[in-house]
Amino acid sequence: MAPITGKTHEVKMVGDAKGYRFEPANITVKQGDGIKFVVVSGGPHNVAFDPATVPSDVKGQLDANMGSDKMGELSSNMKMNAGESVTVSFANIKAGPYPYHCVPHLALNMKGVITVQ
Ligand SMILES: [Cu+2]
Repeated sequence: MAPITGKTHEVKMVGDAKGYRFEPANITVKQGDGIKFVVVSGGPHNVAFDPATVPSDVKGQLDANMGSDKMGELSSNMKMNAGESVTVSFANIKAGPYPYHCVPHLALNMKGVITVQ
């Protein structure tokens, strides 16, 4: 895992009467930054990247940067309770768009795009 060397951004994971979503869903970070995804409501949520959309030369590093708290490649464990979180480092991740989603709520359109600059 390449540790976060820059800023840690926060993205909320929300499920309520308005639907299931990441807030903000689309976010731009710098290489070396991190994102802390925090459960607000409506869990379980998780953070997952589709291996088919991640460049092959990024996959290993991004998977490592999600730490060991995972249920599969590029897919974090489920987080149920408010305040629980998943942190992903974008150190050593090349610039580009990285679409991501919540596995339990993908069909409900809980997804977004992280752009690494
Ligand atoms: Cu979710």
